[in-house]
Amino acid sequence: MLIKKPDDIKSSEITDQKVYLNRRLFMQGALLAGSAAATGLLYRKLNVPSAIVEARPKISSVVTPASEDAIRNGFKTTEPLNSLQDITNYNNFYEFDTTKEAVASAARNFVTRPWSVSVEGLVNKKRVFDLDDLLKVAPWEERIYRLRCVEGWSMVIPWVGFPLSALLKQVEPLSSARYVAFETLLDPTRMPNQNTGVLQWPYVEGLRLDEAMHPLTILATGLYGETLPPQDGAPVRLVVPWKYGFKSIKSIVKISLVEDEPVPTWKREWPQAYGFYSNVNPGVSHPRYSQKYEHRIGEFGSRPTLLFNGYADQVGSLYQGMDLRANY
Ligand SMILES: Nc1nc2c(c(=O)[nH]1)N[C@H]1C(S)=C(S)[C@@H](COP(=O)(O)O)O[C@H]1N2
Ligand SMILES: [Mo]
Repeated sequence: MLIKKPDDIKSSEITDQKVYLNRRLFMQGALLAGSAAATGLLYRKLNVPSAIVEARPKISSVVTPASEDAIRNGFKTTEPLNSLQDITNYNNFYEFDTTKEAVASAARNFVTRPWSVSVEGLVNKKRVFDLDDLLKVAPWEERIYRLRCVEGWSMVIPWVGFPLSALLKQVEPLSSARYVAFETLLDPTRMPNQNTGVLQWPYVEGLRLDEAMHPLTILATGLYGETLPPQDGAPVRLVVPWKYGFKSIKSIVKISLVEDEPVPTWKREWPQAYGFYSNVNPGVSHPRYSQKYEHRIGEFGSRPTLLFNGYADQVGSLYQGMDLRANY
């Protein structure tokens, strides 16, 4: 067991990024009953205290190194993590607020239990998953992914979740299913900005079935070794790291297997700017954003944006022979 007691941590290590990288936390359920308390202490000591963050339940964690396989598969980037503070206070979640810095407080009291996710459409075994059942679909894994927003900023986030493919396999898609459509909760009493017409509600998204089955595509239920905070899409959100951030739909209540390409929220708003695929591509500009460079939150200056957000080795084959300019 490698978790150090807070007293053993040198002050040089006191940044959540470094400490986290040195002690990669990873869920193993009850395996480490004794370590859960120690981990909680670690977080209390190292994370900038914030009521929003403190209130979340701790998850038992175990320290695991990032294996060569995990790095090669794209499951864990070794780039420095963004701080929990950045990840939970600079958010796009239009159901709560359109100002990134205001989302956390607007979402603070969002209640995510009870919660259920209906998986339906072209499947053999359609099913409504209660949150607790959903959390048991597959073992939780840590995935450290880059997230690139279409607005030109990016972060590195240590998610906790499981492959979407595990859920889809359980419901047995029919051969006629070619796409997966996702829907966020529609409840203006709980998501106050749904009382405005800033977007058409509910927020919807879609993936081709092979994209949805790709091992990099996860349903995230946590980050930084703790349950997902409301502002990041509690209790369950999609994460598709090679696509612009808006594809990673938050607070999901419905997943439908369908035959025809779904029309996602942002495509419906402005089809010339937002296509169905929305793969990160520095060679295809948005009418407002060139997409050649990005600003990594917490760093100075900018860095070049990579094709498929740096996941070309893992996902390039999904788009072989496709014109990426026409299929933006
Ligand atoms: N339901 C819903 N999902 C959403 C959004 C939203 O406004 N509503 N914003 C998207 C955008 S534009 C981005 S960049 C990411 C941001 O995720 P984060 O706040 O956890 O970093 O969430 C995406 N998922
Ligand atoms: Mo975004």
